Amino acid sequence: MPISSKQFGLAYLDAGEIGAYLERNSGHVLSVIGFGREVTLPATACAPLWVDIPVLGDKQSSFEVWTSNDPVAACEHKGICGTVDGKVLFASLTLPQRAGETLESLASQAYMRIFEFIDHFDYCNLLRVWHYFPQINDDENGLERYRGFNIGRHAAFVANGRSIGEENVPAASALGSNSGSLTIYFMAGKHPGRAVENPRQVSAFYYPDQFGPKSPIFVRALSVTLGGQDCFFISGTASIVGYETLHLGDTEKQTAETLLNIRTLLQQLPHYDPAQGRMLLKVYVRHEHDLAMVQDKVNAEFGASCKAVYLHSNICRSDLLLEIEGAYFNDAR
Ligand code: 3EB
Repeated sequence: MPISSKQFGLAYLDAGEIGAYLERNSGHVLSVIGFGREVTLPATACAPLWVDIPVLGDKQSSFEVWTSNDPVAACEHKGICGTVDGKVLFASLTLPQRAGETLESLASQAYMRIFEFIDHFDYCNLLRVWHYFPQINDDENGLERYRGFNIGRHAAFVANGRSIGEENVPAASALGSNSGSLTIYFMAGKHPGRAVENPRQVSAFYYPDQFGPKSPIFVRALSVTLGGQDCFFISGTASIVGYETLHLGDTEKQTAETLLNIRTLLQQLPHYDPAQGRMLLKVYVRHEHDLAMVQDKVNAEFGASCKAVYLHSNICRSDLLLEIEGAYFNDAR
């Protein structure tokens, strides 16, 4: 029998690939997140999470699968189900928004529960967080829902005595979904990662209040070594320079600016080697008709060796027409 060596990392798969992949990585799957049309999947330690964001291109569904080099065990605490491998914890939560309840309050509850969960299992360092919720740019009690979300997230950080700065703030993404409620999934580590900010951009936690009463809390990228892999998690990145959106109404220029922001983050990574590592991107496009142009630009920047998934979703500022998140893995020396 060949010894199967499992790798810590991430794969983006389609419906035809995921069954065999889960089987091959049996006992080592940390997390499965599905986008687009739901399909039945084989059982894993934790049930797959579904996010109602359509997949663009020729496939109807796309799966994000995180695996570990080490055996994975399920864990549960106060209704949240997760997985652990000894160095990271993965979990998700979906909170329904009841009548009369604000997204601000929901965001605060969600983060209070996340902090309690990761502290309970002693994986106290949030490394990467994904947030999805519907009507992200719509008004709720006189405030855009994304801005309300930021108030609630901020309140939970303060209530937990968590510092808001480069140490101990995760990389993140926040996008609009078509339905469902507030859905958050996250990876937390036994040890903190190293934040990498973008010198072209003001840190999100220092945005001025013209973008909402409380700033978003995330770092532009986070570098961490896990299971023999140098991992670089790139937050949702958009056409923002300083703190302002550039190229209003021009998706082509926003794409170029976004790719320059990503390049600027990668340039700060000592182990970045496009010929060696593995790059994966999730590209969120607001208008479907921009897909081909965005694909061309992403392919020109990263080449065919990069795995990119294109999703049709709203972005957290109404003037942003696309956002790109990334993950880059390299064998640690
Ligand atoms: C930006 O640069 C774009 O609120 O967690 C990107 C990544 C963005 C994460 C978040 C928001 C978030 O401000 C928006």
